[in-house]
Amino acid sequence: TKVNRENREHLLHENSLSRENSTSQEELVLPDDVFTVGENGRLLVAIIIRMREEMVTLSRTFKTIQHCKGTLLHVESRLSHNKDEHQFEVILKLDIARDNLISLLKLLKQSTSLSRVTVASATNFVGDIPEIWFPKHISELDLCNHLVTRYEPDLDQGHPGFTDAVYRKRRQEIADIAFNYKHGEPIPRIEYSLEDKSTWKAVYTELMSLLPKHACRQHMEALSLLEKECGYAADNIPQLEDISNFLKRRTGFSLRPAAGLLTARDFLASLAYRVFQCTQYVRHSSSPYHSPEPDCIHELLGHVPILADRNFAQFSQELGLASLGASDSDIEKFSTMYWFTVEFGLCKQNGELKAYGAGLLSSYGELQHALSGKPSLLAFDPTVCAVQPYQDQDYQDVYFVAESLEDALQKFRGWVAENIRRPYEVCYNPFTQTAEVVDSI
Ligand code: HBI
Ligand code: NLE
Ligand code: FE
Repeated sequence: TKVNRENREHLLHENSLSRENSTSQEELVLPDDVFTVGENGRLLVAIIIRMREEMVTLSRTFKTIQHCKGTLLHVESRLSHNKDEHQFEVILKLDIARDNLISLLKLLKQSTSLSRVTVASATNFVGDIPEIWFPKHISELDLCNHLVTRYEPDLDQGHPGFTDAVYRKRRQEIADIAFNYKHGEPIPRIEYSLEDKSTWKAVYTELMSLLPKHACRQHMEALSLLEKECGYAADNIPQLEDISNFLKRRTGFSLRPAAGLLTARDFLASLAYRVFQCTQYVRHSSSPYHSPEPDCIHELLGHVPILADRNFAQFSQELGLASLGASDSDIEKFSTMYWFTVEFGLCKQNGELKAYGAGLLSSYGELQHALSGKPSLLAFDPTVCAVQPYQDQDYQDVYFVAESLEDALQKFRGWVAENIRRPYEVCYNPFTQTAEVVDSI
């Protein structure tokens, strides 16, 4: 908006002033979201300060914050790569946001020996600090089943099943199983129709001829175990309960039934608990090669095999943990990250391009498209990936290629640590299956 642009110009001006006055060569670094704060809003700020003489500087920092009428909420030391330098994260509350923040930062730079001050994040709030609800125990995933109405066969005229009353009735019955499901129960088995079985068979047969050449090693290894242990075959649609038990032994992942496309927040939250929400219905028979929405062909042939890989399981859980209680704009970034990795990721193996994304591995139409040389292939870089625009109706125009799954996990971790801030830390306790909030303010 106009106001925001003016704020930004004002700040650029302030910035250049403070650079002239400052003895340090380095400049104030402020993230964009600082400028979304209204004139009279209050601000929750996390500041990272890097300093040389820690004790003296810390006490000066606190005095400066007090002088600016800020309320200190939390201080935490952090590991610094540079051993002559100490790093602290300071979280504070400020009234009358923008001007106060700028003068606080100027004062901090002038009055202390700070080698660098960075505003890590700033959240606008009125009244109490907003806390976004998230499940604190695995059983609370029973509350994380909100559907996105896009692609519902009953509501979406473009859905291939929209005019098929028999299909819609069947879908409703299967969706009800998911809505009624409670954590800890065995997942009800489905008696699939002849039509479902023939759709499964057509896709299974087609994919089995393509995957040995195009799927990553981890996917193929798990697929052969699933054939031996869980009834994966052209003539059989495997049941979620059996697969869930298989995954529990491999990586501790388990499945729970989902009624359809869930909100990103609910879907990502389940990953924090190593739970994968799985649809149980089969796509409409008129569109076997590609479905815009998840169905059990996509879940079982795309997602399940790689969830048996420990690196990939770890990546999925860390993405989930990072999403708990995150701001809407961070959820958007995690969704996009999920989209271009878990759904549509490519990686290199032995000098060849391989698919590890489930949306590719379950769609023989898109798998061939992705490797046809037509779409753009970019090197996986979380900073770029998190904000890459995409659509979910049809084949993608852009794919990201990771050096390896391990490398993708490392890069993702680095990106979360540098870019994502919450006013608390979340720690997963695998013994109790709880997400514990640490240092809540
Ligand atoms: N819901 N059931 C289900 N399956 C998914 O794969 C899925 C989802 N909701 C959102 C989503 N994936 C992603 O596009 C991200 O937004 C997390
Ligand atoms: N397009 C995929 C398929 O046809 O299997 C499903 C993608 C779900 C996000
Ligand atoms: Fe998916």
